[in-house]
Amino acid sequence: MTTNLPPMSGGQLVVAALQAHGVRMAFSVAGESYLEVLDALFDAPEIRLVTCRQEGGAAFMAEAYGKLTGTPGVLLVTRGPGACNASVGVHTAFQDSTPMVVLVGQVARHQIDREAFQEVDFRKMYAPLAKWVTQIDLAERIPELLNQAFQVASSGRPGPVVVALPEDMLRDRRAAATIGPYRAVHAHPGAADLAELRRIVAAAERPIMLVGGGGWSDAACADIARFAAANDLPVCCSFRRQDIVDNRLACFVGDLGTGAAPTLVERFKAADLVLAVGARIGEITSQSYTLLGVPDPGKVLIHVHPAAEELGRVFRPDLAIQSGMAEFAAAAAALEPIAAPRWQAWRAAARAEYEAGLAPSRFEPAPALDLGRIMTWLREQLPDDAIVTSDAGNFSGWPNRFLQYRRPGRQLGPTSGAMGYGVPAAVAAKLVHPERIVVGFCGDGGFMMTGQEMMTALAEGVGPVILVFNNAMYGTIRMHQERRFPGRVVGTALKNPDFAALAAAYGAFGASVSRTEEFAPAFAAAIASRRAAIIELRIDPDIITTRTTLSALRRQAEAARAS
Ligand SMILES: Cc1ncc(C[n+]2csc(CCOP(=O)(O)OP(=O)(O)O)c2C)c(N)n1
Ligand SMILES: [Mg+2]
Repeated sequence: MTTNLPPMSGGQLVVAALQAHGVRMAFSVAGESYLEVLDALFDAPEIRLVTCRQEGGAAFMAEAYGKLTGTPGVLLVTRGPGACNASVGVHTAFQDSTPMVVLVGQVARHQIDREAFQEVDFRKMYAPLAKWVTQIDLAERIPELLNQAFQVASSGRPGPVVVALPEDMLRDRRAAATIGPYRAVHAHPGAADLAELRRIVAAAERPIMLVGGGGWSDAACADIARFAAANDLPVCCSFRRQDIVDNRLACFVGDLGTGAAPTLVERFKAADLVLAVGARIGEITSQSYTLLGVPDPGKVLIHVHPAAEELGRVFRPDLAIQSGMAEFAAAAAALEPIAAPRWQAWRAAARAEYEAGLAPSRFEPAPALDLGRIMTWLREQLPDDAIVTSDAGNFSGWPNRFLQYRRPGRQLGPTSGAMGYGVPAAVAAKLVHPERIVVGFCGDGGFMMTGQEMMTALAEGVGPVILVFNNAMYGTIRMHQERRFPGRVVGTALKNPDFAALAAAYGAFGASVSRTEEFAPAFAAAIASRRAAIIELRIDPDIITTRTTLSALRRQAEAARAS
């Protein structure tokens, strides 16, 4: 019913739609292409508009918001340059199955296809990066298309939706009824599927469950842990999804990330049944498609995923169940447990291997800054609801291997492997949960990609603690160099600023530690400062993973060449 409604500008209709869909926070870098939306936000103080310093940082914040809350993160950016900067966060939301709605200013409708100032065809540009891309050419269709945008972003396999807003359309005044809130739609597992699942699991000798993907509520996590415990199933998780099942539970046996424990990899290969729930079983998790045969997995595979398109992709499952995570987990928890499962020793051995892996490896000579001991200290100190964010790089092996995750605490990391994620994600997490401790893990490389968003944290008055693992290099790539081209170091050495002084320049707490015993007091002081904080860890650059050194890799590669 549009009769008797007062006409509103397109900008006002956009903001009315955000209100109708319950949006409480949005991340932006301003642009003249969407002034009408900004102006309408002036009259909507209940939507917290976070002004960021670069669209890549803003997009990572919106992605982290979506990952953390399970509701679409909202991003506002301007035409070509803004959209190009934002693309890294949109790609991350796509690969990470994170709900996100991106509003992009666009050139005026009558200028389209002239290559007007900053013009980009967003349908083409974002085609492989977003779940859906649209452009709103008629202001009266704003309620309809934004409802669809929120609906698509959050339903099935969640993902980013990009909505282009021509600037003259935003100025048009139209009467249109707002509509909302959106209702995310998720499939439920059928009774026959569940009975079949139970029958297959009961017939297994060495089952393993793999949890991953997006869309896990705290309740779904609790339900899936109950199902695992009731059936004594060992549970591993996919890359950077370590917070789905409480790592302290006897069923948890480790993560299949970039630094997966060799014992877990072997055990997974030895399993006769894989019950994959939510995980796509992507390249990293499948250890470059070596854990299962392609397309015949070579063992029984039950695959549960929210998107029909992912089932039967790469691997052909014996049983495929399309379901949302909460819907599947609740149904699985309600299944009658399998009586006296015969894999108790198998599960206990997997758990023992995981626990043994929590003991840090020894390095000779012992480093002055012992990251194993520091991670152990953090594991014991961090409260249950702490949020850990991670950038991409080899340093992330330390928190991945040695911290223990659980709900309501969270692990927010880019399964896309996008550098620059750690700081913006920590800022967003602290904005959502100002009362919780948020620790961001970054390398010196990744920190310098989006570290300017520390200023956003200061401006918004929130205090994440950022740990910068400084090895003065793009260490991950240097590791690959030493393996393939030993001794030929090129393009991977870095010169860095004085990170503690940089923190001070931002008005943040800053400290630099080079000895193990300096870490705990620095961390306590960072928390006590109640400000955004940067702690630089001057790490031994030779220690390139939690298990090995650059010199060892170089020696091995040279020996392999000589033989
Ligand atoms: C945006 C982006 N650019 C480049 C890469 C390729 N890459 C992966 S890890 C890495 C180096 C990371 O360096 P740093 O943050 O210092 O962490 P380190 O590996 O040294 O621990 C690079 C360049 C990437 N993943 N993402
Ligand atoms: Mg580095």
